[in-house]
Amino acid sequence: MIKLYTFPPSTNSRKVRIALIEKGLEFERVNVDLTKREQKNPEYLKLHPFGQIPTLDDEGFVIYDSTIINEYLEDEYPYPPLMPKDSEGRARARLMEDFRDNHFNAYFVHIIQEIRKPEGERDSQRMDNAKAEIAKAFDRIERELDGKEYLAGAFSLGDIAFMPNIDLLDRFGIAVDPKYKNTIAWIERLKARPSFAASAT
Ligand SMILES: N[C@@H](CCC(=O)N[C@@H](CS)C(=O)NCC(=O)O)C(=O)O
Repeated sequence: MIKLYTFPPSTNSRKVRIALIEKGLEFERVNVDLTKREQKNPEYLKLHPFGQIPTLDDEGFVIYDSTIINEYLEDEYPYPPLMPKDSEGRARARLMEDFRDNHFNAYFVHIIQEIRKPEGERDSQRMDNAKAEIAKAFDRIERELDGKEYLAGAFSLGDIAFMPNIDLLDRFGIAVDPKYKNTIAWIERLKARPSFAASAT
C-alpha cells in the first residue's frame, strides 16, 4: 500500500493527501511530528535528504516534494485525470502550482513562522506584509479564473495546490475582497469537494 509521511497541519502534505483522495487511492498515513522535529531523525533523512514532509513510498519507490509527488501520482494513476490533456492546459496548471508554491504559500509560511514565536517576539510588520501580499495574489487568481470554473479549465493539480491555503485564510483573518467574484465562487467550489474535508487530518 502507498505510505505517505505527513503531518496534519502541513500544507504541502495536504496537497498530496488531496490528490490521493481525489484519485481514490488508499494510503497509510505515517505521522512525522514537526513539533518534535521528527523530520530531522536520521532514519527519516534516509527517505528525504532535506528533512521535510511530505514523502511518498509507493511499494518501495520513494519520492519527496509535494509537486513532484502529485505529478508522479498523475503519471502512475492517470484516472481520474487531474491534469488537462492539452499541453497549453498542462502548462497553465503547472504555472499555477508554481505560483502557489513559490509565491502564495511563501507568505503563509511567514505568518506561520511568526505565530509560532512567543507573542511579544512576533514581527507584526512581517505578518501584515504577508497578509497584504496574499490579498494581492487574488488579483492574479481572479484574472486566471476569467470564464473558467477552475484555474486550468477542469479541476487540476493547479487548484489542489491552493486548497490547503484556502483553509488557512479564515484562521489567519484574511478576507477575500468581495470584488473578486470569480475567486470567491472558486473557493466555494473547492471547499465543497469531499477531498477538502477528508484531507484535513
Ligand atoms: N518543496 C517542498 C517543501 C516541503 C516543506 O516545506 N515542508 C514543510 C511542511 S509543509 C516542512 O517539512 N517543514 C519542516 C522543515 O523544513 O524542517 C514540497 O512541496 O514538498
